[in-house]
Amino acid sequence: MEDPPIYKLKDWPTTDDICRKMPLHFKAFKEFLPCHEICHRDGALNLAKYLPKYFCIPDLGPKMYIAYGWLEEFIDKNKHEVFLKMKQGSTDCHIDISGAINVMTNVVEPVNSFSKRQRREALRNLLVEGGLSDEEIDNFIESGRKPGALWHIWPVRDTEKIRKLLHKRDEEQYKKGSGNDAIHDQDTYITSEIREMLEKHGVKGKYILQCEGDAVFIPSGAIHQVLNINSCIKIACDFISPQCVRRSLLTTEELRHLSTSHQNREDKLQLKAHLFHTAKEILSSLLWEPIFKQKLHQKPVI
Ligand SMILES: O=C(O)CCC(=O)C(=O)O
Repeated sequence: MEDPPIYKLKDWPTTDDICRKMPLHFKAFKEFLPCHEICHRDGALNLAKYLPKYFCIPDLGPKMYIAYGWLEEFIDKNKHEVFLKMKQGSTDCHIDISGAINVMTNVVEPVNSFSKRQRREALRNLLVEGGLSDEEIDNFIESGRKPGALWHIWPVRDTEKIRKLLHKRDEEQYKKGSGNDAIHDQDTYITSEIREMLEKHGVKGKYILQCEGDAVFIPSGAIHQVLNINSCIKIACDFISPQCVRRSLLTTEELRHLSTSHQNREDKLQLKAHLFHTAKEILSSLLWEPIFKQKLHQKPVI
């Protein structure tokens, strides 16, 4: 059966800086943002701060994801079918070259003719498929929170293993002959069936049920995917924290080996330039600080 289309606005505004386009929203987001030192473009632990302005500055956001949820489709088809197998998420599995924080700012439950009980059942089916236990689902439903999106995320140390397993599975299913990359192609949603296969190989991820007001941190290089449950708005911001650097360098290298026509091949982040200028900044403050201090303690010559 064909999956329904997922309507979404991704990485918006695509080319503009939200700071200029929506200054009040940007200000509000900045005030809300946790771990300012790492996440914000001016944060002292964000290497992006140190790239001189004469560079072509990479666009690290904030960017918005505005999308319809799955629940409505799920109920609609469910009227005729007991269970709809999910093959597609709002954002299929991939890794990002930098770290990111993603804040759920709005969740809207669709207005339709379905009863509360039908909606609850559909939500339960969706969460079971997402890997939650009955107890976890009961606790969540009892909390009365509105679910925005279901995330799955795997440890960075398993990225290579997952890539190989997905590639093998693609080959077995004759999905791809091109030899492209099972992660960077971003065309696979890791369903419960694939999760089971991964678990048999010792790879276990985590789920995150993101509700209104929740922020999700995504480490650089960690495979993740998102399924919007209800219609929602998320705002995401990329950053280059010192902890990200080692893995980000590896991803930069991986991207270079994609085919020349691959949409993700370009080194948009320019990580090596960030590293160079951050090192320059650190060294100059280390060299100059003692000289300044010495000068401060010198008696003025009259
Ligand atoms: O919210 C989404 O649909 C995608 C978010 C995401 O995967 C990311 O920011 O890397």
